[in-house]
Amino acid sequence: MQGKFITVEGVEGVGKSTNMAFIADYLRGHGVTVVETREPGGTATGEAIRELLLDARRTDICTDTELLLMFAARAQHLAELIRPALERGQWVLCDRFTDATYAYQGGGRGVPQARIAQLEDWVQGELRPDLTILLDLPVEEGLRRAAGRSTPDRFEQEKRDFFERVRDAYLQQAAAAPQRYRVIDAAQDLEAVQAALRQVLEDFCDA
Ligand code: Z5A
Repeated sequence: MQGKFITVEGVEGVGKSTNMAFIADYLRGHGVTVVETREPGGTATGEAIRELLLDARRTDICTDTELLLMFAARAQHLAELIRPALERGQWVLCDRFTDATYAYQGGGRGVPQARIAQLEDWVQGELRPDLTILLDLPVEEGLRRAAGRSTPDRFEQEKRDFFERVRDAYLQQAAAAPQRYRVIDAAQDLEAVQAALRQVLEDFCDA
């Protein structure tokens, strides 16, 4: 039996963390065993790599190192958690995955898509998410919602135009893969966002 792989994406402050529990609860309510996880992270090794990647003092990390660390964490995540769970027939719900690499390292940092695609093929083989939910929000509003948090991490220190490129990249990816992506307007109030999420999940579970 093969489980399903669902990923949740979006720029800073769109409400991914807020809605992960809602999605997991919906699926559990429909009899699905769900493993919730995140990237970068999800394993002890991946979380150690995450700490390095988010450390605002690490201004020395160059773009290729950042890219390779994302995929190093992902390789561990796939080997230790994602593939075994899917093989057991469990569903994996992941807060960010490789679409974030295309958006942040590709759109944000300017890494060519072809280089990311090479690493994607190498690390993942044929594994891709079955469903990707993109919570979309104007960057300004996302940054406003995320303001007020504690000290900004290495990514949160980026300027607004970086996040604009990230958002554009996400929207382009969604347009290029409409069968896998569902885009939700995250500027709506939480009740409306969750009503839209419920509809997406209902359609996915019924398919
Ligand atoms: N990264 C990368 O570069 N490449 C990769 O391949 C991967 C990741 C996998 C860490 O990710 C960083 O890693 C990330 C990209 C990079 N950097 N950035 N930026 P993360 O997912 O851990 O970090 P994050 O983007 O900062 O996510 P977050 O902390 O989980 O925040 P969020 O999910 O965007 O938002 P939230 O905490 O759920 O909500 C923000 C606030 O808005 C909060 O007060 C909520 O109560 C409020 N909220 C939520 N929804 C609403 C609605 N609908 N209305 C009003 N207010 C709302």
